[in-house]
Amino acid sequence: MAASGGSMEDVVKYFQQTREFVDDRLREYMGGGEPLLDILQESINYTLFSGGKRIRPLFCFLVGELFDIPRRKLVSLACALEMIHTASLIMDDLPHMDDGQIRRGKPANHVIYGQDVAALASIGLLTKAYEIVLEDPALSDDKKVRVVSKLASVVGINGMVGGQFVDLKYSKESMDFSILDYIHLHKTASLFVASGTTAAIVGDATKEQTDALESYANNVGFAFQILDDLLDVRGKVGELGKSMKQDKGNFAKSYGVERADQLVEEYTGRALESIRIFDGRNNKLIALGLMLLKRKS
Ligand code: GRG
Repeated sequence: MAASGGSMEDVVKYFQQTREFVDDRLREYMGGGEPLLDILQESINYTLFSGGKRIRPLFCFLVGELFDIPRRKLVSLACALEMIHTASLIMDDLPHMDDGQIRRGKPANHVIYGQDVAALASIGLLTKAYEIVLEDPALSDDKKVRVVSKLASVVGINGMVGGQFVDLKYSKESMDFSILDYIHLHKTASLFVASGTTAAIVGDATKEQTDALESYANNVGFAFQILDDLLDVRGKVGELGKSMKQDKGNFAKSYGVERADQLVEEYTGRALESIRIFDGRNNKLIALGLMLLKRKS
């Protein structure tokens, strides 16, 4: 892809630099704690710095570019999104949840630190996410309230928590498509949507612009999850870097691998179509959508 603002190589380099920037800021937020809490902090850092792709902060910053938001105004939000995501991974892997033993090619958090510490690491990170946004002097009180309220609703009962509940209680190998959609809309797509729409709040986006970003994120989120399921069906643990679930609802199993492949393309196409209103400024968002389409883990 050659788009305005640089070659694909430039965009990939920009993504890598943004990831490093996010890592550095996360380290600052996580630094200097009470020595009694060293093991808890180590457990948090173990998962927070274990090679995540930082897609949600990246999306947040790309939306920031659309509205010329200075980076300093999005740092706390971008890091909060990654903290929420990491908290959800730690919790998801717990034995009474999805019982994942491997995450990003390494033993899951609770395998190393125990279920008690892992549960606290997850709740601690989730709470820290709200705290850093609320304490950010770069954001007005009005923006903080709107951003944190959006984040809380995306995480809560009608968000990721609800998606996880339905997944745990109603997911089985063959299931209703509407239940499968509910799970993935709430477990996966919703945090993508929040990554774009909260940045849009900071950027004073219009309703039309916010709707376009929401549609992009929803479609990317679905493409992302279907691809995740395809990788689960096709992959080996070593390549995938996480435990594979054979007995759960899975788009690739429900629709068949060929149709699932088509759906990934279709959802990605719809995502890219949604952001045409930003033509001339959307090359990195296009690149992000295409990059996710090609991912192997
Ligand atoms: C927010 C603590 C908290 C709980 C909410 C446990 C739970 C309830 C929800 C689980 C949500 C979940 C784990 C969804 C899976 C989303 C997904 C496809 C994750 C993989 O994302 P990547 O590929 O991961 O961005 P990396 O490893 O790159 O960070």
